[in-house]
Amino acid sequence: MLLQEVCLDQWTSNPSLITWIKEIQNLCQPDSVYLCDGSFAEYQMLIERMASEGKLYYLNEEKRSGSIYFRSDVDDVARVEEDTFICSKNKEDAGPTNNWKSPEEMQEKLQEYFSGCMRGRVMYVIPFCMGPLGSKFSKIGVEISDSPYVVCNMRIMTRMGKEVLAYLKDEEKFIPCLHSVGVPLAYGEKDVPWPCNPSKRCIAHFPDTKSIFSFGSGYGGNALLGKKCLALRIASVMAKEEMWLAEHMLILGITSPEGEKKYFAAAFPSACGKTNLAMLRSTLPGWKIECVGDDIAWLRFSQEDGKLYAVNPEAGFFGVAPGTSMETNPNVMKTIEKNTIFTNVALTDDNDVYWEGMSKNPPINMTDWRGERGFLGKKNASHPNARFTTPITQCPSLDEKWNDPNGVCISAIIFGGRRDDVVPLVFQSFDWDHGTFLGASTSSQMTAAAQGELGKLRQDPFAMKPFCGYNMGKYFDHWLRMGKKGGEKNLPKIFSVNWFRKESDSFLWPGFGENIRVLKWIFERINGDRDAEKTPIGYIPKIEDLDVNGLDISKKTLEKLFSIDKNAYLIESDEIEKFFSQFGSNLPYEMKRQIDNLRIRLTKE
Ligand code: OXD
Ligand code: MN
Repeated sequence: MLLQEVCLDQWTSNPSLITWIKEIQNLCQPDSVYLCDGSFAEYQMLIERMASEGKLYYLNEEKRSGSIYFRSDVDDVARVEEDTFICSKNKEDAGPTNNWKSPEEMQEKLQEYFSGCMRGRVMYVIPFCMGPLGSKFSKIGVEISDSPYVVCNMRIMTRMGKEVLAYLKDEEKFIPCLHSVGVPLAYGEKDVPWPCNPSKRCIAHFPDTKSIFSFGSGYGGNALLGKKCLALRIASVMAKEEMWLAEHMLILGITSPEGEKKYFAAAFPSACGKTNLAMLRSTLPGWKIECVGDDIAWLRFSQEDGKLYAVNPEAGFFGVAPGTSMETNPNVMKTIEKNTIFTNVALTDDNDVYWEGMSKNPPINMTDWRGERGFLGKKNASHPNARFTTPITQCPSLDEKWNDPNGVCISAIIFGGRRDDVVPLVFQSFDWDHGTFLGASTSSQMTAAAQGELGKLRQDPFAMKPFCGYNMGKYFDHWLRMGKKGGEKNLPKIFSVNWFRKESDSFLWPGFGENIRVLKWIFERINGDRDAEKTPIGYIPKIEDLDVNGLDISKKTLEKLFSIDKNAYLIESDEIEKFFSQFGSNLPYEMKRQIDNLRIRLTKE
């Protein structure tokens, strides 16, 4: 491949960027260095090169125009939490929910790993911006990677390329992100289709210097460093220092039949339907949902009106494919019709993609995500964490303010988890501090987005357990401080939802497009149009206030959806207390007070 003949100092005048690139080149010893401009021509060139090396397949141009298909190594298919580290100076600053290694020890290991690791490869330098260009919300990062797959994905997922450098003034800081698949090539050695090095896999974050190093994995969450690593783990630390919030939240706009519009942000653990909710197609006449983002929200108080505003720092969707269909999410099915990168789905004989749950009649002949044929009836055709990477601008329900540098004003924050019992369909917190407790005490059944035991219940505060870059006890305190700063009247109202409650193994609530009914209740509640019943856990809707018009659901089922089993909640409060106890003196006193008050309400009311 021909590399562009560009002098580094013609490309950027930021002296620390120039020094860093040279340092990394010396350390990693690539064959050549390529400075990414972010153009379509560059994207095409990389794709052609990967296709010629047998690393990707072109999909059917008529059915999936401009789209490509990758398979990954079978050992490199999800985020690996056991190989993810927060390397703060003190162990206590990483907290009990993160793996910790001292910066010195980790740096020693990384220097050894990265030394010469790009031999035989091209070193790509990828400038990117998280958040709208020129917005006060936004942060600039530069990823160096030896993976062209990463370059192509970053071009979709972020504002990427030369235009970003125009916003990086000479003295301005950027967040350095270094990534390698971790497989150097000997002279003339042929590359494997999907290089990775699972035995040396390591994703290390340095909150004190605000830098990221990722070695040995090519999988999105471990390799696209703008996403979970920067926009959540490092950003959460910056947010604490700078008094804002970096959250694992979707952002949606909801418009009533009268034309009134509000924005909600909602946190759910991985693979619990955030993308589906963000792009929900309403089943209620006149109600409309528009999408600002499906995974990450950065929230700040406005200097003008004191209210909380949010931006989506990303520019694309890196969504879980299995379970996605015209029934569950028609908007995303439209979004991924073209210009999309698919990873670890199944390939049909006419070069289209397929995954479990896509249609009722799967094609008879396919090649599965491992490249094997004749799998039907035996195992999954697609990996349960198979993904699509697709530009946000292709979303038919994209909100007009998705790229607004001022963000959108948030009226409600919603916390959800995957719970087949105990937690009701929807309820409202008493106030911000109680809402913070609801976020902190969220638990959910595990999904395939991370390696671990499927279905097992785990505490996942604010859906941030895998993504908070510092001690979560301090993170709870940061939320409480944000509440004080905002003042109750300026702050969004906080709600809890659970679409997944079951009886005899069947879901009680239909979910998907019907979730608009719950969002409608929240909308009306914020407007002061709905009373609610005060219960020990929060404000529950009056059953007749939930709009179930046209829905085949019995009063008995609704009662079950809203029922509160006080004993189960008392057991829950023990679990929460046990989970909280690991934070020791870092747990804000307010969280203990919330547990005590919950127990008093459960036993006395
Ligand atoms: C994701 C995740 O990829 O949460 O968004 O795992
Ligand atoms: Mn996520």
